[in-house]
Amino acid sequence: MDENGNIDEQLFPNGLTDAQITDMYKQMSFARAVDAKALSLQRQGRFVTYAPLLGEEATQVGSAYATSKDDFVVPSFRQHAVFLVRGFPLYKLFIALRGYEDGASENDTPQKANMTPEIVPVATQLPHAVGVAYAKKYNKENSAVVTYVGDGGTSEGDFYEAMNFAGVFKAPLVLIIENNQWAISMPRKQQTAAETLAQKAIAAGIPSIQVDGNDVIGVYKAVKDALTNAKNGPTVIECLTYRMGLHTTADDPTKYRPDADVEAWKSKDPISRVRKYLEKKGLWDDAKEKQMQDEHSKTIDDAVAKAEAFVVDPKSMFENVYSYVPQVLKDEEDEAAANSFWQGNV
Ligand SMILES: Cc1ncc(C[n+]2csc(CCOP(=O)(O)OP(=O)(O)O)c2C)c(N)n1
Ligand SMILES: [Mg+2]
Repeated sequence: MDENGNIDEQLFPNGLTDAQITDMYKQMSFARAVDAKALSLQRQGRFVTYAPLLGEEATQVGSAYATSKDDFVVPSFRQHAVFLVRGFPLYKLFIALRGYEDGASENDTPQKANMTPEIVPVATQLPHAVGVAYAKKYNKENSAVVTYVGDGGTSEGDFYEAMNFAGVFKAPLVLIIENNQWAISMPRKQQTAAETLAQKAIAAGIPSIQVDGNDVIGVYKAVKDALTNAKNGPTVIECLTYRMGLHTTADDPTKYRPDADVEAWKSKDPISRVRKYLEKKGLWDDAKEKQMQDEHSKTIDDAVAKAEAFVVDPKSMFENVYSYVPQVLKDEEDEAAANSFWQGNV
């Protein structure tokens, strides 16, 4: 789908319905509304550091939409929309954004999103992802793993090691490079001398493709095709998108990139092109837009209220790391208890 909402019929994915495209439009719009809210709450001191996804909605929603329930997803740190499409409860995401690991776990949620939590050390999730993928193959499961890494992450050793393993063992892995053109202040051109990031897969013997990461249908198709082929081995997909906002709330991109660059990407917006497509087909209008935005605001406000009502047991900071708790940690817990540390909520 191009910037004006026109479809290339020859490339159109088999069986994708207008109802599904409408649904993807709603999910992208929801992700954008959640993103704006999270940024605002961080600025009010109610959330901790946040990595905005503005501009990257099509890469995240299109790819997640192509997965099935049985697939397993290993995200990086910016893929909040992937969590939402996979059915991860929004209030849990918000609890994590308050800084509590309780939000990262899905153990007490009715719906299993089949995902690992967001992970900050760049590219370390990739060897995990290929391990899960290999386990699926070993156990003869009929599903695959989808994982994400940024353009900057493709310079890490973990990226090459994961691809090598996946290639040798033909692991059912779809590795998505979310190329948003920046790794904090490092532009894509200075990140690597490779002409494309997709071509890095060639050396590992893995088929790869570059796709317009702002075209939700293109991303959906590339990932769907890769998942269909996953029983034969891995695929690397480079999604070309753009980080419209901050790296994180600790960053000020006006210090290192010209506003004109950001302006130039506005016409490539991933959401407005789908709206144009739906409007041309008579499937969308201003009234539907307003109704959807109102529903999204209410859903988000309810999730914020639930997340902010969550009371944290400070003792939990000693849990879930070791199966056998070392003495030094026990001593620290005793010391904290002796100092009445538990009495105030943190
Ligand atoms: C191993 C490691 N090195 C450095 C950092 C600091 N850091 C956090 S995000 C980031 C840049 C990541 O860029 P990219 O992979 O393009 O992902 P994006 O932030 O654009 O989504 C860096 C260097 C880190 N978290 N982990
Ligand atoms: Mg990047």
